[in-house]
Amino acid sequence: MNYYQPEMECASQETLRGLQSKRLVKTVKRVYENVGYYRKLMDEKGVEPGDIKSLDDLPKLPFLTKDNLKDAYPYGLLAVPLADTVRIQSTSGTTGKRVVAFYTQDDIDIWDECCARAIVAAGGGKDDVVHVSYGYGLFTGGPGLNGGSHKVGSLTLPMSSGNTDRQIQFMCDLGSTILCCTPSYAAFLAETIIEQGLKGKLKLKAGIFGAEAWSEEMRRDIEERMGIKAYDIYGLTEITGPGVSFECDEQTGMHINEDHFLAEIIDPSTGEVLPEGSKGELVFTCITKEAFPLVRYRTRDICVLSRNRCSCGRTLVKMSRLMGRTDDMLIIRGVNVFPSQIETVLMNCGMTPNYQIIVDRVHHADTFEVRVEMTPEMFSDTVRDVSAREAELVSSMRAMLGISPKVTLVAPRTIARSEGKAVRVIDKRKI
Ligand code: DLL
Repeated sequence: MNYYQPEMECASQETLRGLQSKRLVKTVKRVYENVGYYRKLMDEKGVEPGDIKSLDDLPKLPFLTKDNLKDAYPYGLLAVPLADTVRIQSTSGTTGKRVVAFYTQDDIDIWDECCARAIVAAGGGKDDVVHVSYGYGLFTGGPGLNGGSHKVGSLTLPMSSGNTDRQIQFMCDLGSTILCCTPSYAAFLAETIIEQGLKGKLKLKAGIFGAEAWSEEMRRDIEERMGIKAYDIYGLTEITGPGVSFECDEQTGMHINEDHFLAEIIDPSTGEVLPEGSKGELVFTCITKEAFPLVRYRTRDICVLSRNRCSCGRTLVKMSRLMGRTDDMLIIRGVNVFPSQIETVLMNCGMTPNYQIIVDRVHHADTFEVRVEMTPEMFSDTVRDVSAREAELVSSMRAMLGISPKVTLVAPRTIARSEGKAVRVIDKRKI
């Protein structure tokens, strides 16, 4: 078994908890002293640094939300002098103020190490050619995996996103062995590679895919079509970027780098901390970051944490695949619907991962349509076959969701492909 930092990745619970407590106490003291915004939040909650003596005191601290980040934009949460910072990254959000996160050089080194752990867990080493097709720039995907690959000592291809033909040419010519991109872009690359008859020319063995929700079924589909093992990777700009957690060979969830980021699961409506194994909103506290150490940040991501023994030997807590976001849950005709449930049905029914969910409100009633591309083979089916397939999908979705969408099968290649995060939902009701 390969690890990048075995002393941390496989540390005993006792060692880890001791280190976490020490780092938490130090962080809380530092933010209270250096960041007026935190001091105010903590004063309002009646808690002071002296109250935080160990990990057990974490729930005493106030939460931080995206609204706080907007409120404190741009410099309000900076915990070091500007002179000590060397980089910003920013979210891919399209509306309102973006979130801007700051890094010192040490912050970047730690971030790179977290991504290096992910690359090594996916089988990467010095002999690998790591093909990074996440976007570079303000988005954290490209810079994060790029830095991780450097730390591992792999040959790094800083491809960024887009220009699919060039991506595939480099993959073939340079013998890329590990592909890093969003799962939806991986699916598009797989489709194009197969169309061009180039699968046999690839040396790819693994993929590190994240930044958006994807189902287990989509993982198997990409693995089969590309002939690789696909690993999930999770992270968010506010906390550092990719590498907050990463998957190992067991492929049953992502190990959180909890020597740097403490994880809690809370009930999103009450804020109550839930016991291990409960489904709820993930909350992170950074305990080693210098420039932008968020404390009890509510991610809006929904998952389950588990400390079950992992066959890979890592002791770091595992988070499940994301089950949705508190803010991407659609409420259609009063029923809670997560896009990931729709993807699971589509993939189980042998459909392509190219789909879009369109919700609207007509005469005060919600309309709910799922458009999904046919495979090229289905395209030559008769009209009757297509209608029968649509009816089958409607009934499988009713069984999964409790409500029936209108399902429309559309011609291959008619739903726009994404090079970064795919746009799965068009909710016209908000407009
Ligand atoms: O997406 C960081 C990243 C880059 C992660 C590359 C993995 C790989 P943001 O743009 O700030 O950062 O978006 C963060 O994306 O709160 C989740 O809702 C979602 N997300 C990230 N990774 C996953 C994943 C990057 N593996 C938001 N599965 C997070 C599902 C994910 N959703």
